[in-house]
Amino acid sequence: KKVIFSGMQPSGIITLGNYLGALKNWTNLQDEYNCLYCIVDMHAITVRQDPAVLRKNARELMMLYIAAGLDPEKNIIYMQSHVSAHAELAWILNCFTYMGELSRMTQFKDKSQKHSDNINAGLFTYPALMAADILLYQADLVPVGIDQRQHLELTRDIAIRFNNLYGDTFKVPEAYIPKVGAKIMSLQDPTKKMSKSDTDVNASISIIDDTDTIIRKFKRAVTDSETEVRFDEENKPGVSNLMTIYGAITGQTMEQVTNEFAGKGYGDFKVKVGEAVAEELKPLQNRFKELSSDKAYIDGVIKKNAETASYLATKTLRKVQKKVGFPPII
Ligand code: AQP
Repeated sequence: KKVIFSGMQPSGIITLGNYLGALKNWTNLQDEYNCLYCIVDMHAITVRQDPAVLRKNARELMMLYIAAGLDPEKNIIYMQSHVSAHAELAWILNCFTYMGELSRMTQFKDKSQKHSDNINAGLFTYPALMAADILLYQADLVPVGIDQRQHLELTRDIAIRFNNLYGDTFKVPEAYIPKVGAKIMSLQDPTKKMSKSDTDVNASISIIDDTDTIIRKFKRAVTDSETEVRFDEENKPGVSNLMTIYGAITGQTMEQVTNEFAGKGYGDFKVKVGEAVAEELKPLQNRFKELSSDKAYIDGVIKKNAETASYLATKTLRKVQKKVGFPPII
């Protein structure tokens, strides 16, 4: 079976963007592939986090993975910080990644603008840690949203560079990006992507928002001064974003969505999109509530999967350490 690796940062409650761009697809892959889904808490601290909140978010993210349908018996769902090989390989890969490459990363540029008081080295070398996450497990495919494509290209470059220097060591992974929903935009500024750390609560749909909140946020979504529901990302980014969301959930093409709303105003359209989203998220939210009261079960998943992931990761790490010339313990 091919190996899949992906992860999310516990930097807030995940959004509809994270769900449609990544999580929803992960659940379709679990039968066909060997999947590892990580909660990348080490990546999250590249931006300042409140420790208590981070701890809570990380645990809740694990519950959301499971609530979305990831079976912890079939998938390895674990916390990044529980597997020290991630940090160890990241250090080595840092030494095979150029400053020039890292400086070109758009996420680094965006985040250093947003957090100009804390442009730390971790934020800069974020992609080397991400490369370590993926390469440790010899992943074939990495299901992510479009915003992560550039980091994945860099991961491939690092893997190829290392393999050329030391002989075949890493599988060179490929991005696996959904056709619809790979970039969901902010509801308040549809030229910006929807982000879980956005401070404007109306800009994003949290995956645990209740039906009324979801519909209210869609009603307030920024559109344009026309009245026609038509897909045109350049001139009608707000409407196009809502159409994308609707299409990603109902499985309809943009043409079908256009036909469904022909002659209807934005008001009806927005409510319909909100209802479809609320309906889609309801089963997940119900399971999330159930899991919240089963502490022992989540504790068990955390422990068992950390051990499995460590075992797999250590195999690659030892190989790499040997190749670069670290002396064995004997
Ligand atoms: N708006 C989006 N549309 C589609 N996919 C998205 N992803 C993120 N935003 C969108 C995908 O979600 C996965 C997890 O992302 P992450 O936790 O690694 O962090 P991120 O990409 O930085 O996402 P956020 O929500 O914007 O987090 P913050 O606000 O903390 O920076 C990835 O597969 C990503 O592609």
